[in-house]
Amino acid sequence: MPEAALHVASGKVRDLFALDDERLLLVASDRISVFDVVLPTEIPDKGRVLTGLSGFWFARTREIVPNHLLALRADGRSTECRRLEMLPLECVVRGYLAGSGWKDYKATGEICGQKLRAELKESEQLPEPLFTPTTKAHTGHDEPLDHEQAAALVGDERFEHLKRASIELYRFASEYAAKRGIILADTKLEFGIDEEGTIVLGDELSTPDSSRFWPANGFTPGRGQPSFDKQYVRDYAESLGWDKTPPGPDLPDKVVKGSRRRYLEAFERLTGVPFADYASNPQGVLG
Ligand code: Q0Z
Repeated sequence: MPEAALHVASGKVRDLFALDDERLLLVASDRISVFDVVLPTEIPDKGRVLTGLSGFWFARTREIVPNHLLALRADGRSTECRRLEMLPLECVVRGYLAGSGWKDYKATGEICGQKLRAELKESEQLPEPLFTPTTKAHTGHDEPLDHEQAAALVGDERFEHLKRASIELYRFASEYAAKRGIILADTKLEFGIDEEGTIVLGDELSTPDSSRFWPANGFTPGRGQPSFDKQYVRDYAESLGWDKTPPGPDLPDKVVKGSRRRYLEAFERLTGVPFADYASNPQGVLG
C-alpha cells in the first residue's frame, strides 16, 4: 500500500482497507478457497484476474446501475471504491438450476418461495432468471429468504429496485458471456446506499468467486457441471480423500498451473484482452 490505510475487514480471499472517510481499498489476493476452506497454496494472478473482470463489468454496466468503482490501482489487484452503507441482503440471481437452488427445488419444488414447473433437471436453464436473495451471515451459511422476508429487511421500494437491478445485471453479463462460450449460471451481488440515498452496486461483479462459470462446451443438463476455474482444484482435493475440514491440502504445481490457466482463459475470453496486456497496464486496457 503506498499510503497509510487502515485495515477494515478480511474475507477468505480479499482484504478491505479504509483510504479516508469516503473511500475504501478492496484488495484481491491470490488465495483460493474450495469447499469453503482457504488452501495453503496460492494461484498466481488470481487476484488480478478477479479485479480486472470486476472492473470490466463495472465499466460496462454503469448505465444499468451506478457502482462503487473509482479506480483500479497499478498493481491490478486493488480497487479504490466509494464507501457505501451496505444493505443486509445478498442479491442472488439464478439462470440455471445449481447448488442450493437445485437442492431446494428437489426438496420443495420451489426456490425462495417461487414455484417452478415439475421435472426440471439439475443444471437446466430456468425459463427466466430468478431473484433468490439470502441473508448475509457473518458466520455460517447464508439463509434463503422469500420475497416478503427480503422486502422486510430493506423496505418494499428498495427491494423492488434491487430485484430489477440484479436481474438486469445478470441478463447483461450472462448474454455477454454466452456469446464467448461461458455460461454464467448464477451471480451474487451486494448493494449499498451512497450519501445521497442512491442504491449503488458494491463488492465485485460476475467473477468466478461470486458466480458459477461453466464452459458452454460440454454443457449437459442432468448432472452437476464442472466449474470453469476451480474444478481442477476441487477434483484434486477430493482425489486425496480430504474431508473438507481445515487445513486444506497443498496443491502440486500441475494443479496450480491448470487452475491458473483456466482463470486466465476466462478473463481473456470475456474481456477480449490478453492477460499480459492487463498485467502491464491495468488502468488502460479494459475501457
Ligand atoms: C464490502 C468484503 C472483506 C472484501 C464491506 N463499497 C463498500 N462500502 C462499504 N462496505 C463495503 C464496500 Cl465494498 C464492504 N464488504 C465485503 C469484506 C473483503 C469484501 F473483508 N464489506
